[in-house]
Amino acid sequence: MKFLLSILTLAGAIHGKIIYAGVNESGGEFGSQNLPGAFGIDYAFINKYFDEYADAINYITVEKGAYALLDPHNYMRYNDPSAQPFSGSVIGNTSDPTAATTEQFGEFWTELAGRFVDNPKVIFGINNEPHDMLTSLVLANNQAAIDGIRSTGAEQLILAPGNSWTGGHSWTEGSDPSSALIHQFVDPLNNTGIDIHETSISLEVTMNVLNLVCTLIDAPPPNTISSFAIVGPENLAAVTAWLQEHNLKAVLSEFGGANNDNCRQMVDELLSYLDANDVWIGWTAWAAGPFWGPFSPCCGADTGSLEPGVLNSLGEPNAFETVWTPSMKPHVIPEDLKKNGTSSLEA
Ligand SMILES: *[C@@H]1O[C@H](CO)[C@@H](O)[C@H](O)[C@H]1NC(C)=O
Ligand SMILES: *[C@@H]1O[C@H](CO)[C@@H](O)[C@H](O)[C@H]1NC(C)=O
Ligand SMILES: *[C@@H]1O[C@H](CO)[C@@H](O)[C@H](O)[C@H]1NC(C)=O
Ligand SMILES: *[C@H]1O[C@H](CO)[C@@H](O)[C@H](O)[C@H]1NC(C)=O
Repeated sequence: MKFLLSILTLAGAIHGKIIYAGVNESGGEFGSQNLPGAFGIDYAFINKYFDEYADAINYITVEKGAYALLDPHNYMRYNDPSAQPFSGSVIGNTSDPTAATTEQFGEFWTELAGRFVDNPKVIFGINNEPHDMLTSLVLANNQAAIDGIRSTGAEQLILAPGNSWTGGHSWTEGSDPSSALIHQFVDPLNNTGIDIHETSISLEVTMNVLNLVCTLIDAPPPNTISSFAIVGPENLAAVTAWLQEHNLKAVLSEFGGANNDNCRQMVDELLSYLDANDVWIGWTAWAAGPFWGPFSPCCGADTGSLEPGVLNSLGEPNAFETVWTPSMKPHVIPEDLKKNGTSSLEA
């Protein structure tokens, strides 16, 4: 299992609003079909520090003073990671002899948290996008992770995912919704928030409707709609109400938009919604990193990635200039951001 990270920018807060804001960086698992692979060839971390994981985290948190959210990007699965997100054994599946157990997942987090116990600017993301499993098992695995992390003495912020790709729009939907169970974790330090992604379009949305919402160019085959389009803040209303009901806070750790005016507007509206609802304490935009090159994490050839100083595949400015600068950066309010102290739900 390799790890990834999001870089979160800095500062100290008055309003209790967005205290973490940044960008998702491609991580150790990114693009890797050749496991365990060689560093710099099959995997890498941030571009600035072309070095291995702890060094990348230290660069972000110590040298730059920012907060870093790290997670195993494993969809709560293990085995056959190169074919994820759809393959691999669900962690804690007791019917599958090749599956890691919930207890082993707790041991994994005990080991990982132990390595960062003295770094107050790390945030622990339990796992990326659990899906197609029982929500009760997501909860059990989350609890094992929390217990493992706290057993080391680590006091930093933990982010717990839900089921169904931890999607915000579907949080309360379906026969086994995240909303029924995911709040039932116990953290003795009360320093666990919810990790939510809003990159999915609900399947009933047709291409035509989608075009009205946020035009997508070159949605990657075989999908006729990209699963990475931005969706409107109305899709977060139910999960926001759920967070309020359970007195929880959340970070929107994956969202994005294409290089067009509809998407720029939708990104702006989404982040304005987070600004206005104080259960939301942070966000990270998807995605940057050294291995994207001119390719686009989501939205087609004319978008590219959020990596600064890289052109898109048409040789034009990438999303760092066309999406981040106009639509995301204005929502980074330096005086609100957390600058110092152990990562937490509070400024
Ligand atoms: C707060 O963090 C900033 C940025 O990392 C650092 O320069 C400063 O020395 C810190 N202040 C305190 C009081 O720790
Ligand atoms: C658990 O493992 C069994 C046996 O391999 C499999 O049939 C089942 O689909 C797995 N459950 C999940 C949620 O993956
Ligand atoms: C955590 O929250 C519970 C319930 O509000 C409270 O009883 C407990 O004292 C809190 N623990 C800490 C360490 O703040
Ligand atoms: C951010 O996205 C990249 C690209 O998919 C991935 O490699 C990385 O694991 C993600 N990081 C986090 C913390 O989710």
